[in-house]
Amino acid sequence: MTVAGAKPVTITDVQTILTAPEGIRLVIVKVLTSEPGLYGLGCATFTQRALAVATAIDEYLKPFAIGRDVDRIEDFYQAAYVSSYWRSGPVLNNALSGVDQALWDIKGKRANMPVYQLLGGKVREAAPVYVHASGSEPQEVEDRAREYMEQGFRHIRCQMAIPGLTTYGSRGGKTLQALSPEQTRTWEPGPYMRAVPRLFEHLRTTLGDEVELLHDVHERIPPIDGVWLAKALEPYRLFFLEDLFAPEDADYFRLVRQQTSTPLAMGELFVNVAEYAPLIRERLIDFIRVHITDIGGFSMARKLAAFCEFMGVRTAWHGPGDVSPVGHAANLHLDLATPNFGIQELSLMSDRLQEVFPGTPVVRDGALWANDLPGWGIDIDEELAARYPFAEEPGHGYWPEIRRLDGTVIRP
Ligand code: GCO
Ligand code: MG
Repeated sequence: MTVAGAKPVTITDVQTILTAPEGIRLVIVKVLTSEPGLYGLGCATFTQRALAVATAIDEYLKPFAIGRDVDRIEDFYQAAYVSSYWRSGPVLNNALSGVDQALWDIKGKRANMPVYQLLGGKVREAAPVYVHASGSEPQEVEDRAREYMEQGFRHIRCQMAIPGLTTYGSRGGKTLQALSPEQTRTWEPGPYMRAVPRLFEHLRTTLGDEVELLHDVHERIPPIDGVWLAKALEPYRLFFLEDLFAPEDADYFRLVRQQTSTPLAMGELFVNVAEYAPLIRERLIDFIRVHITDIGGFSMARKLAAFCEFMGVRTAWHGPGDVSPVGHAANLHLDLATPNFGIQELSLMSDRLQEVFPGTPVVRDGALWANDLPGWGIDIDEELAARYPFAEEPGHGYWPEIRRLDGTVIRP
């Protein structure tokens, strides 16, 4: 049923654009419409399985989308979500996110407004971000943090390499590559757990009380050690401690919550509402950190933000290098309109990335600023994007295998 006389604008094509300007595989979706020149962009980046997402879009979602009314974003989301019967999961959610975000971009362009306006308008001028400082010893992390502070950043995630071990998020370790037995990386929780409280003692003493410090455990330690670590870090008043437990061990949040007031951030690996809703409802975490494309896109994320508002949980959308600039723009539009915004993670975007994606949000005074263009305010130079194809390598960018010294595989 359509309103008499109103001919809907429909989806005429869904294109998948694969590009890796910084060597990180990004997946962008472009939705074309029956209105000449009107299109939208969405992020569908699941870098470790980018080609699977592209297939899900090209073979399944595109035929499902063509001919549909671009204005009915929620209806599209609901219908597409159940169109596979078995649903959720990072591949299907990313595919869905690509089209969902592109439809929000189109909606903004049709309304001639930035997307944050469609959400009720700005509640802040810009979104404060946190950046990543790392090093192989406390002094080096401090130096790096100071450089960021001089540039105006007030929130800094600090990670430190552990000698001889491959530690998440630290410089000095080996870089991510395709797998081979010789490249297998080793890691032990003990040395890491002894080092992290020392690192933060050093940083708090030398950097003072004003700067906000963050840390990502990246689910690498046994849960009870996570409980210990959260307590050990309490004196250093972290802004948040991230991914203390793997999603599979989320019940431990009930335990740790009773024992420490260290603020807890969780969620980049979540894909299904049944995983994150209980943690929020029971006020077991302080920051929700989902990767917006991995939960199905912007339509889901804005509902999640509203749910969190009622429960006193703040947002901290996942924003590493494997979120495309289009995805960063979507994060930002939600940040600007969300009262319970906490912080935005930002992997600083290079000049090259900004050339491929004109309109990329800019960083100023430790915050990310949106432009006032309609939609996300961002575009893609497809010719330039094509100059940075995905690397042809076995595994197409698997997450590397990390093992204990005895050979046991551990979580990322
Ligand atoms: C973060 C994350 C990332 C992930 C990466 C996986 O908090 O920024 O943990 O660095 O490891 O996105 O592809
Ligand atoms: Mg993380």
